[in-house]
Amino acid sequence: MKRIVSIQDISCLGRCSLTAALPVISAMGVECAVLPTAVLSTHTAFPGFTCRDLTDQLAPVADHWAAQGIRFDAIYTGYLASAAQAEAVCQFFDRFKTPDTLLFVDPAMADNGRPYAGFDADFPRAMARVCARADVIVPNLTEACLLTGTAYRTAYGEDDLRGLLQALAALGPRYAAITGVRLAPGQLGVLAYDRAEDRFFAHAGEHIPASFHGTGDVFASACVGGLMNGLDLAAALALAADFTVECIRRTERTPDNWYGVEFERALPYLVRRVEDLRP
Ligand code: PXL
Repeated sequence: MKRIVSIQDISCLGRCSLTAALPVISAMGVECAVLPTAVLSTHTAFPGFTCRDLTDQLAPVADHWAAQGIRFDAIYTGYLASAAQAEAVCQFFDRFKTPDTLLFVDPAMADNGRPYAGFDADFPRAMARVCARADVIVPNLTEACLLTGTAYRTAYGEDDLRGLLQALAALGPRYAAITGVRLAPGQLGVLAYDRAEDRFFAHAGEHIPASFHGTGDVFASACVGGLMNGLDLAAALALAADFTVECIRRTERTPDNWYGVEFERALPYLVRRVEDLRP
């Protein structure tokens, strides 16, 4: 069985980061080890959340794993709480990346034109250094702008998006994908770029006009799971986008939209799709 390690916070309640990554990746038949970088009472959109930073635990955990000869088929990072933590994660890459290890980075730090609570203006530079090491990065439009020093606008044409993707790939990763982009009227999807082959590819789905926390985490987790099931990146991105739409569709509309999507209802769909697609 493939084994990955997911390095991001655990928000104890609110369906994001590790509480989304673990069930989604496990459902896809992939072992998901975790390296929690911080413990929060909830994600940072809830007022009054608590946070205990665990940066000082990353090296001791890595020491123990290295002593046990543990190997990972992929390292998947998400939300990181500080620039120092981003640096510690790069040191983890140095120790565990082999030529066969996929480095998948979701630079979760912002949405809708604004950084998440607690990040200063310098943080995107630290996240860009993590992205520089990656094979695949999957920012949303806000994160893509922050990583490349581009002014954020909601209405980007496809040519602008292609330029942004090339700027992202110039940071270092072979593949960059921007999630949640408007590709046609009534459609939302993902546009991606393969630097090695200088090739773009896209997948569009229905645009459901609703916004939830944690959709980026559900998307990234399903994409890593797809790659670990042998799908190529275009197929994994398409599967992840379809799963995310399915999660949103199945989420009951409640007034407290701080909460994440009810992805639990869509897991059987994900399992069926990945079994059909697996080469
Ligand atoms: O869903 C991304 C995410 C992850 N972790 C924490 C967050 C968020 C988004 O707000 O606050 C702690």
